[in-house]
Amino acid sequence: NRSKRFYSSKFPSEIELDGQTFKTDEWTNVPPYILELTKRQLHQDVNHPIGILKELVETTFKDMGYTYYNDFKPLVTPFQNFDVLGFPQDHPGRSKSDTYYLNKDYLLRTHTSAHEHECFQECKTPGYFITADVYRRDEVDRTHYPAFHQLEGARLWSQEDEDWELQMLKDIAAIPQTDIIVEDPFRENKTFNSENPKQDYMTDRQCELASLHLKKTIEYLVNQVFENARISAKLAGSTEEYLNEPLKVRWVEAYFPWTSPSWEIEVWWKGEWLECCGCGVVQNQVLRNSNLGEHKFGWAFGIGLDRIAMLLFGIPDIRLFWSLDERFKNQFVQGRISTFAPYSKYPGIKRDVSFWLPPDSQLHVNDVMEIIRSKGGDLIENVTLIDEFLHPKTKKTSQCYRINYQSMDRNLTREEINKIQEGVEQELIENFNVKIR
Ligand code: FA5
Ligand code: MG
Repeated sequence: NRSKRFYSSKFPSEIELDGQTFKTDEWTNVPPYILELTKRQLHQDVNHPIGILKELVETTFKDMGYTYYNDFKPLVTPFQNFDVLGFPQDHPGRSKSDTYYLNKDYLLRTHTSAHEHECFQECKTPGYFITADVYRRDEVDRTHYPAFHQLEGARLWSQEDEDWELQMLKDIAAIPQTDIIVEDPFRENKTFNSENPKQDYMTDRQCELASLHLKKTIEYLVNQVFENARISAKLAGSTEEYLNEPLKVRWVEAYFPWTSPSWEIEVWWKGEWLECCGCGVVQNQVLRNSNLGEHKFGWAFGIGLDRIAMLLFGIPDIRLFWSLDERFKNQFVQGRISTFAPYSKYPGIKRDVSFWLPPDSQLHVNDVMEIIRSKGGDLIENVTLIDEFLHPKTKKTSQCYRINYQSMDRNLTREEINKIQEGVEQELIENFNVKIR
């Protein structure tokens, strides 16, 4: 298995994170530049777009019964990230091509849901919010980065409370009304169906009210965030049409192993539906694993912060969030959604790398992405697999990747790009036995 050889051959026998030492093994695949990113904690910086957005959400739900958790470390176990949530053993999310492992026992969380287990056990208020950095091996482009941020919310009610229905109705009424236009074919008596079922341990009414509270909460959150975006765009002098139209959202059915029923909300923004947030009614197994037994029921959601922050602050490329350039950082202040003023537009350089794969190659597209990112760092604007074909006679596969190089703050030289290209090719040859074309 070449894929295995690749990972084990590249790593020292031990790696360090947060003062802890981990013995590497055949699961190890987290490169040093990703470990460095775990130190940044952008969501804790009140003058950074991610931190400003997080604060806006926390302010919105102040005094509504939520505890805020902001300092969970990204190191978790497969139990926390997958098992406790009911991910099947063969779920692709568990694989080394999608997730960063320190070794077989530890990984970098791929979502904030990894902390549901501990928060359900620990939280003393009816609900909680968690904000944290999360990590995924992923494609490389303007809206994807291997590190991003999520904000998780959850809320529970007690089956043993005789007045649960009254309490839920009160909680629903306490969520401020919005002018949002909501498209939701599941809202009325169709909250659940056989494809997206209610769980047996809840009554129809409990499922219906939990779903309603969940959806109203997310609609209110989205409304507050996008209202602020409109106000700031108008203040900045924009007269675009969409700023005066009411905000439109729609609910679509979704699937997550630990919620049922489940949905995603999409927001209509500048002519397209934008996927913002997954959510659902928490499955009983998660609560039982958290020692809450059959007694509690409620909802959870997980919202991606980076793409929303890109819209709010007019940030054209997700890499900019990680910039250490003062010209980026100095533009943002606590409590204000301001529009980013680009400070440069440096020309990019395009290069291709094409090669033949050996027969039975284990090379995954994400391996190529990772090699390119390890060699080129933040100079990589995006990478696309532009061509792939199987030679009818030799049965060999050929792939061609196009790499766009671009720096946020300077001109690139041919020499430095040549060096990166050579490094990428060398790495592909050594670890995957490819033949460069
Ligand atoms: C999840 O991560 C679930 N944990 C959400 C959830 C929580 C469901 C609780 C139910 C209950 P998903 O993989 O779809 O779901 O990611 C959630 C959001 O993260 C997406 O809607 C998107 O906004 C954002 N996101 C996902 N991948 C990336 C990426 N590579 N870069 C930036 N944002 C991303
Ligand atoms: Mg999704």
